[in-house]
Amino acid sequence: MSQATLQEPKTAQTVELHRPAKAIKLPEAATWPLEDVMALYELPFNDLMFRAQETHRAYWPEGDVELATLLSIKTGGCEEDCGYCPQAARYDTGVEAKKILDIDTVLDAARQAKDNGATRFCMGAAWRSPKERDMDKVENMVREVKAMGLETCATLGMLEAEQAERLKAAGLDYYNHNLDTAPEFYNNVISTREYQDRLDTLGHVRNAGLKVCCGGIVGMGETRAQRAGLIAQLANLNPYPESVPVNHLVQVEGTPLHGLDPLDPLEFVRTIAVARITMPKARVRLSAGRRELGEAVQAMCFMAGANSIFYGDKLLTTDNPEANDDRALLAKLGLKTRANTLESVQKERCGC
Ligand code: SAM
Ligand code: DTB
Ligand code: SF4
Repeated sequence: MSQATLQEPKTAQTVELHRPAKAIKLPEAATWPLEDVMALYELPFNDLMFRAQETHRAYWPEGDVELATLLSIKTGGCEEDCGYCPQAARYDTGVEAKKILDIDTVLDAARQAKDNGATRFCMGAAWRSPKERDMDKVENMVREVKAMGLETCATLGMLEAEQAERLKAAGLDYYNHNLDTAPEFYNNVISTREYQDRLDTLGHVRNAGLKVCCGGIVGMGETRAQRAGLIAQLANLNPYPESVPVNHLVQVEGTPLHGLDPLDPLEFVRTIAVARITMPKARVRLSAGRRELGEAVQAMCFMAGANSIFYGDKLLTTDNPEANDDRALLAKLGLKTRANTLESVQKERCGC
């Protein structure tokens, strides 16, 4: 299908914008047929980038990048079988199972993240779902991190409705739970929980009044149509997620997905662009795999509409670009951060 034959998403409405200075049609709560998402992927690269830039500038006129820092509050020993994951107990990846961190360790890490300029702090646990004995501890962490003036996010596995409500009451802003891939590819990657389980958790998160952080992984051997299938699933959630992490598979030795042919980096950039166009108001986060992508591909991802990164030397168990290198890259590209946090960190450190 060519660009000209793309259907307008349903319930489109006209909104006045500052930039560009003319009224253009913007979708509100749009629905995206799979073939339209696929048609975006199939556009000539420059046309896709142009459309993504148009959308990005219209919805994010400030063009700032959000810095979110991750901390693994409970590492390894997970009972699930996610084929990409170094923390699954059944794969021999060298990741040791540890106990949940104590509150002081978490608060030290949060303070350091804030001092480094992060605005969001995300706590991740290698659980299928949190047990009752964990909930009090996590609620306490959320309460204290929130009190530091950081936005809070947690990713703890599947949640019951009541657990989502408790996290909301403790001050949680976002819950991260990924669909990971298209429904038709899902069983190639995970067998210990169903796609519907993930959708159910997302429903509980939404109903509790939490903001949804939901994305997936590309480069797991899926086809382009399956990448489009993931984006269509995300974009058709009603409402679509406020935050969309797009992970590039980090191939970890010992996991079933280690040794796959790597994805063409331009296909990753396309995925960012399609996410931007179909979910214009979302923060699209360049997530795992940035080290492997390198600076030039990341720069293209920012052009395609990525406006958030995981910031800090570690993701959960694998390496992320060093914070110094990220600051240098953002400066080189002339990219501002949300609330200019890096600029004030820089000033404080040099005393100017
Ligand atoms: N255990 C919880 C769960 O699975 O919902 C939370 C943590 S889990 C590590 C969060 C997400 O990290 C996964 O859903 C997946 O999208 C991403 N992830 C894990 N390992 C990855 C890898 N090797 N490469 C890219 N993304 C990965
Ligand atoms: C997400 O989508 N990516 C992050 C976060 N949400 C929790 C996790 C990436 C993990 C990469 C592998 C690791 O470091 O263990
Ligand atoms: Fe466990 Fe989450 Fe890793 Fe799956 S992705 S094995 S649930 S830690």
